[in-house]
Amino acid sequence: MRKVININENWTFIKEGKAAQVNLPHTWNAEDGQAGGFYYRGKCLYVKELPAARGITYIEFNGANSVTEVYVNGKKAGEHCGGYSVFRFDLTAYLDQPVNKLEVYVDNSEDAYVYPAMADFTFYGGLYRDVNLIEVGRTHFDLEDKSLYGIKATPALEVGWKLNVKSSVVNPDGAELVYNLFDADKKVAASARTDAASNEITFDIDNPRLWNGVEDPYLYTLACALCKDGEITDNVEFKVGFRHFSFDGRKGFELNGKPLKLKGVSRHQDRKGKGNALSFSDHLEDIETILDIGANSVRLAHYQHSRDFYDLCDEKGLLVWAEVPVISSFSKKKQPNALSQLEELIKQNYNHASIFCWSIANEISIKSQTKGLEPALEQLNDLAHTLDDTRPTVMAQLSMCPKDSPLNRITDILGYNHYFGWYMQTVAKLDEWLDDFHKINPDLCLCLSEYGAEGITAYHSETPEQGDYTEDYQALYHEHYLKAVNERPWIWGSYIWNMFDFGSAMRNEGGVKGFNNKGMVTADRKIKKDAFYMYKAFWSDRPFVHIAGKRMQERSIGPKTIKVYSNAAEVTLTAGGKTFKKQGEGIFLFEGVDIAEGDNLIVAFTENARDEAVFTGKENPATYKMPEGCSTMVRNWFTVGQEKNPECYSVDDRIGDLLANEQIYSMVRNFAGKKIDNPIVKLFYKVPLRKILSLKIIKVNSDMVDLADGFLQTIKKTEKTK
Ligand code: ADA
Repeated sequence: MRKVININENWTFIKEGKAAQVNLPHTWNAEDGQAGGFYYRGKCLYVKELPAARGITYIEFNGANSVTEVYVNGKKAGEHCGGYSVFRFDLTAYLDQPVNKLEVYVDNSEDAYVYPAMADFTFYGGLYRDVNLIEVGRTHFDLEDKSLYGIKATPALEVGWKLNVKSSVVNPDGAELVYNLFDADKKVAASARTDAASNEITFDIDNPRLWNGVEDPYLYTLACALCKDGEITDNVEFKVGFRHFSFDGRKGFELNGKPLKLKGVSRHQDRKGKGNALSFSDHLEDIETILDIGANSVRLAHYQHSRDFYDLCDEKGLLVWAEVPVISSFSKKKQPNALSQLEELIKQNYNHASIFCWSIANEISIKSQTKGLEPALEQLNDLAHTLDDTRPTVMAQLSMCPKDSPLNRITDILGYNHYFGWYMQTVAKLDEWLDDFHKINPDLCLCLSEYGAEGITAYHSETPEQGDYTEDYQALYHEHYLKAVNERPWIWGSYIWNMFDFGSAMRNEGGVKGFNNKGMVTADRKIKKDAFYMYKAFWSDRPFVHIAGKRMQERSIGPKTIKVYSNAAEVTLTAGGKTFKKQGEGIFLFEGVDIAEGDNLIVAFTENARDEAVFTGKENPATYKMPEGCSTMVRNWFTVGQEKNPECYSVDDRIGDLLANEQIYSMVRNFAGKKIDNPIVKLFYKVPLRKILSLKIIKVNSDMVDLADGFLQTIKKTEKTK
C-alpha cells in the first residue's frame, strides 16, 4: 500500500546566514513582497532531519519557487526549475543512515532559463506548498513521469460513455491492475482489471451522471490498485467527471450540449500577510467567494495553482482555464523551461473534470518583434495537443496585438486582455473593438481573458472618473464591460481581472504600495467592493440586495441618487420617511433621495433580502479622494504616443538620475538583481536611458522602450530619492 507522510513541520530556515524554525507552507516574502519596491530575491536554505528509508521512498514538493536543489547528507539528490508545479525525487538510496540531513535550497532570483521573468505579480520565494514523503512497494505507479499519479483517465462519449485509463507502472511483472469506479454514494459504478504490463484499458460506463458545472458538479472516484501475490503494492484514487464541451466562433461555448456563457474571474494564489503560503482553508474561502459572486468559471493566472484548488474546482463545478507562466517577455533561452512547465501542468492536471483549456501564454507579444516567438508558441501548442487531444489550447493576447495577427491563429480558442477605459481610451472603445474583431474573424472563438480597473476602497466620488482609483469608477467600468459581453452571444466568456487584489511588489499607485487593486475583494479578503455586488446581481441566484457607495459615508446635503445592486426584480428603498420602489434588472438607481444634515438611515429591501446604510449629511463632507501627489500607473506601457508629462521621469533621463529614485531603483533591482550595483554601471550614469536602450548589444526593441517610458512616466520627479 502507498503511504503518504506529510513533513511540513519543523524545518530550519536559513536566509542570509540567519536561522529560524518554520513550518510549511512558508515564504520569505510574505512582508517585503507586498511592501512595494525591493523584495528579497535570492537563495535560501531549508533543513530537516529524515529517518532511514523504509523501502522505496520519494520526496514530493507540491510547489517551491522557483529553482530547487535537494541534498541528503551532502549528496545531491535532484534539482527542479519552475516555481509552480509538483516534483519528486527518489531518496531511497540517499536515506541510508538512521538520521539523515535533508537540505533544500530554494532560489527565487532572476534566472535566464526559467519563466516567469517579468510580470505584474510578486515572485514569492519559498517552500510554499506541502512537502511529503511517499512510500511505495517495488511495483508502483510511476512517480517520476511528471504526472501526479502515473495514471491518465479519459472519459469519452462515443456510442455510450467509456472510460479509457492509461497507467505507467514501474516493475509491472506478474502484477495486476484493478480499477474501481465509485459513484458519490460509494457504490461501484464500473470495474476493470488488466495485466499491469499492458498499460491501457477502456471500459463502458453505463449512463453516468454528468459533471455539469456549478449546476451539478457530479464526480466519481477512480480507485486504482496494483496487486501482486495477493498484496496491494501501490494504490491511488482521484476524482473523475463525465462531461463534453465545444466551442464555436459564432455560438460560443456549450457544456454537455447546452450553451453556457462562461462568467469568469481570474485568481492569483496569494493574500495579504501570507504571500503565496496558503492553507487549505484559504483556498476554500476563495472558492466560496468566487461562487458567491456567481461565477461559473475561473482563470487560474498566471501559472499552475495548488492541486487543492483544482480539486475544489472539480467539486464545486467551476470551469477552469489552466495556464503556464509564459508571460510578458518572450525568451528563446527559456523555451525548454516553458515546455517543461507546460508538460507538468498538463500531466499533473489531466484528470480534472473542471479544466477545459490549456493556456500557453499571456501577453507574450509585449516584445512583439522578438524573433522566434511564433515558432516557440507553435511548439508549445503542439506539445499541449500531443499530451492532451481532448482539450483546446488558448492564449491571452495583449490588447494591442493586431486583430489579424498570425498569433491569433495558433491556439484553438483565444482570449484578449483589454483595459479600454482604464489604461487607455474609454470603455466605449471595447464595443467597437469587439465588433470589428468579430467582423474580421467570425470563425475565431474569442473571450475577454482580462479586463479591470483599480478600485481602492478608501476612495469615492459622486462623479467618478476614469483613472481616479475610486471604488465607484471601478463599478461603473464593470457595468459597461458586463453589458458589452452579454450583448454578444458569440463571446464565449469573460474573466474579471481580478477576483482579489494581489501582491505586485513593483506597483506603487493610488497611494497603495505593493498591490494591484483591481480585485473585486481586498487582498485580506475582508471587503467585497461594490463591483462584486454588481456581478452578483447579474450572475447569482442567491437573494441579496446591496446599497452601493456605503464607504462614502459623509455626503453633502441635498437630493442624491442612491445606487442599489440586487438580483430581485423589485427593490424598495426607504429614506427620510419616504418609500421608493423600482423594478429592473441588476442595477437600481433611486433618484432624488434627500440627505439631511446628520445621520440618514437608508434601507433597501426585496422579498428575501435587506441592506442598510447610514449616510451623514454635512456642509463640508470628507472628500474620499486619492491624496494629491500619489503616483498612478494609469499611464503605463499601454499608452504609447501620449503627450509626455515633464514632471515625471522618462527614458530621456540620465541613468544616474533614474537610479537615484527609490522606486525606480527597486524596480530595476527586482528585475536585474545585484548587477545593478556593479561599479561599471556607474560609468553610464551621465548617459540617457534611451541612448543605452538603442545600443545594438542590448537588443531592446521599440516596444520595450515604450514600455520603460510608460512606466517611468508614472513616477513624479519629486518622489523619494535615495
Ligand atoms: C496585464 C497582465 C496582468 C495584470 C494586468 C494589470 O494585462 O496580464 O497580469 O496584472 O496587466 O492589472 O495591468
